Amino acid sequence: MLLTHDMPAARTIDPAFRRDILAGLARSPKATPPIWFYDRRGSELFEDITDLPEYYPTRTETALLAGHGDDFATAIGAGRAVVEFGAGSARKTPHLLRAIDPAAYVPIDISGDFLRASSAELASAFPGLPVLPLVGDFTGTLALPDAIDGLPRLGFFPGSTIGNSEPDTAVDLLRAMRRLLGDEAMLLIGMDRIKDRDRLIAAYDDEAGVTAAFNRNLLVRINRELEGDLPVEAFAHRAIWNDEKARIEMHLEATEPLHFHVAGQCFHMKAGETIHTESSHKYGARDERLLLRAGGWEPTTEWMDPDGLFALVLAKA
Ligand code: AVJ
Repeated sequence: MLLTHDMPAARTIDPAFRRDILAGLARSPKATPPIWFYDRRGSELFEDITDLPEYYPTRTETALLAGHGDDFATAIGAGRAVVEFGAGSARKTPHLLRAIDPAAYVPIDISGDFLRASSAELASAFPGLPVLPLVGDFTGTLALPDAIDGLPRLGFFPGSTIGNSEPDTAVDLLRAMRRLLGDEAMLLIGMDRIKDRDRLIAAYDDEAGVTAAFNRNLLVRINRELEGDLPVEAFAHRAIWNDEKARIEMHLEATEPLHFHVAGQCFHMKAGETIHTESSHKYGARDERLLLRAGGWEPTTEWMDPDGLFALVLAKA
């Protein structure tokens, strides 16, 4: 059962997009928030990334979800409202829903088109489960649907999306989830582990160039939605491992001196200068637990693949 009353229609121009991009390009070094990757095309490209041989997180996490259903049933139990943060195509979710038999499912995503399509699919796969999609930025303030009032909640935050946030912001986000989900809540969160540097870089700089297209699509979106004239082909995709901060950084590097316009404003870049478009933080075992505790969650169980690539952590409020 798919209930879509409060969903706003898809918009082409987002004032927050304009504000974030203009501020990010004016900054030195230039840096833009990764949420703006996910227009319709960006969401599709991200789906393609998840199928790449080099991109281990999705298939590793999906195998964990598919393989530990009995554990989830015991540790989480039935009758919760599952609130998924950044649901996207929600391809991992059926494994979890089948295991725990929840009372409702609330997928939240910034990409409305995408969310509508995946919610409809999920609702038909789980007849009788109320599916209540919410379009919005879960890093901002959100209100959960009244329909789940009184139900204990399970936050589901897969994909190591938490890794997009700097540690201070990640803590704020976990605390906001704790507040949103309430005292009885649990959180099932995916966290990507620190590993071999070459393996990490390959996952963000694949042979087929899909991640490069995903990164450059931000420029395409800026040109389309903010009257930009960025020369997309003059930007090179870069993925670097920042060991000090234990994170992969994606950048778009100007391959020659550039000047361009966005929303009527003029910008310049030197050859070799970059726009820092994403950070993807990786965690050690203790980092995970420290981060969760700082965010108001007590870790209770962890599941990991035999190679130690990716961890699924269950925590309680
Ligand atoms: C969706 C944020 C988890 O950091 O691995 C994949 C996004 N960027 N390839 C990640 C992403 C480039 C992804 N997250």
